[in-house]
Amino acid sequence: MSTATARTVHNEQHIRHDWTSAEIAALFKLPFNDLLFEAQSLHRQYFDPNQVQVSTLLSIKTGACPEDCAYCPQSTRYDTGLEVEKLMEVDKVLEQARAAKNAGSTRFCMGAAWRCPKPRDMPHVVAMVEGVRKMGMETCMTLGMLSEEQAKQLADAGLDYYNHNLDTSPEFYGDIITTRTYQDRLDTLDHVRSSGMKVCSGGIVGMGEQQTDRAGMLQQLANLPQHPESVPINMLVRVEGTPLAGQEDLDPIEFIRTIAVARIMMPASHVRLSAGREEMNEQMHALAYFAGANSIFYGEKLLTTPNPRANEDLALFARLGINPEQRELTEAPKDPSPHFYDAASV
Ligand code: SAM
Ligand code: DTB
Ligand code: SF4
Repeated sequence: MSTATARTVHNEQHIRHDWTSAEIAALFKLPFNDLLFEAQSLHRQYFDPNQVQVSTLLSIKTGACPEDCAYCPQSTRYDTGLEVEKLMEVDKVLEQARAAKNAGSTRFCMGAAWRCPKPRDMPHVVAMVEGVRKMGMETCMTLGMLSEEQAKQLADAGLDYYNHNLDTSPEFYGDIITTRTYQDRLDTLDHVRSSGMKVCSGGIVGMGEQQTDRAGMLQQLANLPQHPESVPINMLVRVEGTPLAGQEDLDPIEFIRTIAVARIMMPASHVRLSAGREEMNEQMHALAYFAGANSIFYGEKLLTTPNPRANEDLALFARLGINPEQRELTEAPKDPSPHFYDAASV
């Protein structure tokens, strides 16, 4: 049966903004097979289950960040041996974007280790957005907190997505970050949304939080006035020198449950299997895709830490019959991205 015929009309009742803690706790407590069945059933109503969106990530400014996020190798407060790099030149960024496009990526995400962009940084990041867009790729940035004015400037430049994570529940947040508040993060999301850009917001699991915190984070995201279009679920990458370096493993089954609950609560959003994939085997990737993950970062590096090699991802896609999602273009690109391969023919 083709996926097109298997898909049904969207049911607006699935898109809710009034999730209670008890409802979310009940989802987490479902027998695993029931949870996955429910997540996969909803997933197929909103997406082609055999398509995964792929984005490439580039660190445009690395390290020396004044914030104290306990998981982050880029904070100046922790000695992680990271080489600090100032803001990249626009041409260098565009060179990397072109390479990502030639490798088949449809979205280019640029990240900076900033608390927030300074006024003098704005013309540079605006030029990056304009340049990447001209190539016919979608653009995404994550630069820290944004004022209303900065969000507008980026939206005017044509930035498609802005990534700003809530990271965890409001209750656990203070154990992880003290230099900005949860409300600061919600304010930035509000500025991004009001500017007309698409919102990418999620968090990290495996930081020693409780299941109620994973549930609380998803509750915050789903109960926003509009669901983020993209929800990255990062598994903590434990980096030597950060306070969370010695954190215990999160049960992989619990990780898959978190993906499935995110899929059920935000059925029309892309759920991104984000950081931490280097430590996940093929079976875990396959289960995550089944649970509703339909987006990944593609390429050997995330911002500063390793990611599975592109050819490993493609080989698994081929074995699973997954195709990389093509960008839904509103206008034909002058130089269309190459298709990686057609899974149906492998
Ligand atoms: N400085 C900006 C900010 O924090 O908003 C943008 C870059 S920051 C590195 C983007 C996100 O990466 C963080 O919010 C966090 O969710 C994620 N991240 C950073 N270090 C991580 C790690 N070690 N493991 C998993 N996710 C991580
Ligand atoms: C997100 O949620 N995950 C990405 C992206 N947004 C910017 C970052 C992951 C960073 C992992 C640690 C590193 O490579 O420095
Ligand atoms: Fe800085 Fe972002 Fe890392 Fe926090 S997550 S220390 S704000 S780069």
